[in-house]
Amino acid sequence: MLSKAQVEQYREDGYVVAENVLDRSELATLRGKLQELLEGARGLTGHTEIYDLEPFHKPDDPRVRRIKTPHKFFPLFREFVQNPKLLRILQQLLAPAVRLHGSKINIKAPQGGAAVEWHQDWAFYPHTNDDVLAVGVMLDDCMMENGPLMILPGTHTGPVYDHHFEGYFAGAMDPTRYGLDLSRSVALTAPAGSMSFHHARVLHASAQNTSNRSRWLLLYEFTAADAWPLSGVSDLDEFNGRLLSGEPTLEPRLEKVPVRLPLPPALHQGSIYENQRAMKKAAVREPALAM
Ligand SMILES: O=C(O)CCC(=O)C(=O)O
Repeated sequence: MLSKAQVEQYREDGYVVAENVLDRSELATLRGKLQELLEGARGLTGHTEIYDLEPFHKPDDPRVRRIKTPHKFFPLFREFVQNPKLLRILQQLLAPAVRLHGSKINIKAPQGGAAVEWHQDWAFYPHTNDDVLAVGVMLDDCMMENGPLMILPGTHTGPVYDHHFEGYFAGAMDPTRYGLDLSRSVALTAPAGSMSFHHARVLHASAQNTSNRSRWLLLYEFTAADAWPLSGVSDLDEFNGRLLSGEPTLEPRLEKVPVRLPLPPALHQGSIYENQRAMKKAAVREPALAM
């Protein structure tokens, strides 16, 4: 469970880190499965529905940037969301009734794993209310040099920024356009087995991995069960099948939240890395300041 002060920090700053949530064996199981998946990229000549590859990937020298929606393909990553320690924290931050929205594993290989530009997850998947967050399960130690998640605290109560470029959704915003003070950003550094929780509206990014160690981050997105995606629900059984606790409802909770739809869709589809290729100017070059 999070302490009262940690819950307050999440409400105030839009993020919180819970250190050492997983025990050694839980961590080893997740890492072992990921290692196996990374080896499965050998021989691939392009992105698949599971693998997003670095531009310099080669079939005989595989470089994976992301495993897409692992909960859909691998039972271990679907079962993990029932972890009672995780569920208790989600209920503290969201609501008694919680739904899984999505998942991904972002992999930063040593010496050059990709940067992610500043963005709000909310720009990708606005809902009827903003009891929506992402969890970063740290499968490696996340330190300044291996490209930790960086957050601009308090931005979860501000506007939804323009994530379009030349008329198309691009999955990134330009912080200089809004005069945002990035020196206030905070790096979410913690040992492997820790988890970060960030609000869907908080601005965040991460720099390249300049170290000799990998940075594996398993990300899940969760919502309160009464937060419905504004993109609609095409399969009600599948939607309700992602409820982790509580009862299904046909009555979304509508809150006055700022929304900007991710339309027309990104020119480069497939992952945030692909979407952000449309941005000509990179804002994330250097690791931000430590907490
Ligand atoms: O992997 C990271 O450091 C950033 C992840 C992120 O913000 C995303 O995938 O939306």
